[in-house]
Amino acid sequence: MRGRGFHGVFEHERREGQEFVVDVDLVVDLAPAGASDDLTDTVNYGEVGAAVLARIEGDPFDLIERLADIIASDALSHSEVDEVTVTVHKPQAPVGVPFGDVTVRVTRRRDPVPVVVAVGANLPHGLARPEDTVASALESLTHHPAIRVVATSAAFDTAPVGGPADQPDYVNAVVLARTTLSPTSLLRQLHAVEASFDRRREVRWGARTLDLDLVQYGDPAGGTDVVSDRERLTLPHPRAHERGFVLVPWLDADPGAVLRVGADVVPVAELLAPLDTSDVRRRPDAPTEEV
Ligand code: A4P
Ligand code: MG
Repeated sequence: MRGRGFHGVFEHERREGQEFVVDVDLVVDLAPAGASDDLTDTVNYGEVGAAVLARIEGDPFDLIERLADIIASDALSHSEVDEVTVTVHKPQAPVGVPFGDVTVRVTRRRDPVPVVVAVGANLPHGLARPEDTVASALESLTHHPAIRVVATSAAFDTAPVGGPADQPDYVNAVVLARTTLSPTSLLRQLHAVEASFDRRREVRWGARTLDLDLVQYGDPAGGTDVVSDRERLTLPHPRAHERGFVLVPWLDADPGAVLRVGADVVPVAELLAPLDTSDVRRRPDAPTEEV
């Protein structure tokens, strides 16, 4: 992107302006848009370009370091972007000696974001029982380099909600973590873990070896949570607020948990109060050694 801006420490730079050129490299998972051919599954480069131009032409900064930094933060506000590199060129900078170009380059990833993931299983996977699968799935998340697990709930036996009536009871748990992944990339990683347990998608709400749902991304109490009504990734999870099998384990992992419900941010304890949770039963702690 190329535009006229008024950034610089000298008075004549602020008065007359000069040309700035900005390169933006985004790291984005393109597989969803590659499969769907749908613009909402990727980043619209026109939107990114318009935002960059607005920063070039907007409020002046003393330093191009600052301009680069703020453009990088803007780019990370797109939920698909995992990493961004911004290069700001100032080819007419007042350097005082013959020169070709002046540039600064910054690379930014997002600061770790708190996330809530719900885990469910009600079919064996090979010899693994659903409770073993839930434990292994928690373990897989723990080992992911871009995910740091902060807390995990106990496992709960729960009666199936929705879907075919003849399916077995579920084992459910909730994981609290922090991640530098974008929401889209995190969901993709969750799907990869599901796939490693041979998850099949045949019947909606049908029995499954493993289900990992992204309940919340960011902190609604601080207003930093991501809200999205896209079919591929709806945030917060549209049914979490009414489901004992999500809320009971979540409260177990975090007694102060809050969830966005529409415009409100509601304590999970309050959401649970009117629900009948008699069919959500804490499992006895797993034995540390099996004989
Ligand atoms: N998707 C959109 N938003 C999200 C999100 N926040 N997290 C998309 C995860 N996925 C999200 O999911 C269907 C589609 O939702 C995906 O393409 C994804 O891109 P899925 O995992 O293929 O299918 P699903 O899990 O059967 O569908 P869904 O709608 O997520 O089901 P729910 O509402 O999670 O319910 N009863 C008990 N006791 N315990 C359970 O764990 N789980 C379900 C599934 C039903 N009943 C249950 C339990
Ligand atoms: Mg799911």
